[in-house]
Amino acid sequence: MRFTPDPGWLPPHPNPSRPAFVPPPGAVDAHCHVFGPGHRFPYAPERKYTPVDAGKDELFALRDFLGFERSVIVQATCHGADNAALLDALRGAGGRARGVATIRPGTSAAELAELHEAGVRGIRFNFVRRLVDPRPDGYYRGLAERAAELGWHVVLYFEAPDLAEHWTLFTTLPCPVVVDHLGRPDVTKPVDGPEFGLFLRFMGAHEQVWSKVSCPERLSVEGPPWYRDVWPFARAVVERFADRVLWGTDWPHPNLRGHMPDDGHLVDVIPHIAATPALRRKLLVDNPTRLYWS
Ligand code: 0GY
Repeated sequence: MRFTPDPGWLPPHPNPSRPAFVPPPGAVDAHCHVFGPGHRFPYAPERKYTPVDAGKDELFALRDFLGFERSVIVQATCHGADNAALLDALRGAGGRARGVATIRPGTSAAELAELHEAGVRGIRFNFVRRLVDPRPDGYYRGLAERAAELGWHVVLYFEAPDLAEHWTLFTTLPCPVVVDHLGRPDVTKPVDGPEFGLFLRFMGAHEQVWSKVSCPERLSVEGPPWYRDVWPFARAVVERFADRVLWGTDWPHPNLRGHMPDDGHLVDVIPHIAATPALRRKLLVDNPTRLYWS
């Protein structure tokens, strides 16, 4: 089956620059995706977008070019709960990738065992309304119980105003919780204001909550190449919760409008949000290793 990408869909940067920052040995890109290719791994009928194909070979080439050793591949909503492309990428990575899957209440124990065997260590719940249709809390709780039984965690993708609404659910899940992209703060608001304050309280009061300090390109109003308006938000989280942060490229950057980031520049942002070698080692090596490879 052939798929036509959405009009205006931006493909990943064709020739990113080589970053000046050299990631430490064992570094992990803890948030990236694979899209198809659609003729082998069809996009889900319920998807809200159709991307340009971006498969595992391109992902692994970028990983090597940027100086990373390992990847955490996160199931994107365009593949729904069909984790076949993810499984194929994990099996093709020679132990150098772990995965975060999407499951449904009907997912069997045998399917979960197969996911685990391939390297899946978490499931993702998406609360971003342009990406998925909402579900009741009980739906998520049931799936989180199953993740907890396997020793997995839950990845949450939500936007800043959603945190207060879902506070009870998010703070009572029976396993570690990893938040995508700093909980998507509005970076035009103050970093020490009430909205980001709620996010810092969420992490501060709940030791099972982790955050990805990813996606400056998605959060920034200032824009490329350095997305400086996002740095204070990322730094605040890296410095307060050094043992519970992860970093990722978000390649191939779904649903960006206007510009496609240079992935080399994204890597060069890292020293600005994690100011010391010790913080960078935790962010890029120790934390993802503990969560995904132990
Ligand atoms: C991201 C961000 C987005 C998309 C998805 O699963 C997805 O479709 O995560 C987005 O559109 O903001 O993390 O890749």
